[in-house]
Amino acid sequence: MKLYFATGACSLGPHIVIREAGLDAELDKVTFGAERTTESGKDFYTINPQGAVPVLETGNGETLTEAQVLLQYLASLAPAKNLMPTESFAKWRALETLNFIATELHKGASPLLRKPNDEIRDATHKNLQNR
Ligand SMILES: N[C@@H](CCC(=O)N[C@@H](CS)C(=O)NCC(=O)O)C(=O)O
Repeated sequence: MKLYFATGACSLGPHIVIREAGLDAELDKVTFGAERTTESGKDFYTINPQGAVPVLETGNGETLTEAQVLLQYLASLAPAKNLMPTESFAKWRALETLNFIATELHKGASPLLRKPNDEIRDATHKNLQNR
């Protein structure tokens, strides 16, 4: 299993779950620049055409993207650790929280990473305060 990650990015979530679950995973750091290369020397666009982390190579020939899916997949590999509720209403509450983080917080904050003008920055802050 291998996790492609970047410093200061949302790939930190799956990285934490790998550690908490006690899973054995290789890490490959992606550097964001004009080109996206991995520490192991790959063109990251050949791994994920979107150029975004996190990406998980599962070790059984499959590749997964989308941080919240990776979190659930990784948690499912270590059920004894109880990292993700799988039964009762707690499961739906956890899914609600993961979706909120992905859509409202993560993507809600994304405009701030793109050097926004004052109008966009203020609107983004206002929206995030509500969330
Ligand atoms: N929908 C994806 C988005 C992943 C994403 O936006 N990752 C950011 C880092 S937090 C990234 O790699 N951005 C680089 C880019 O989009 O060019 C997910 O939830 O995993």
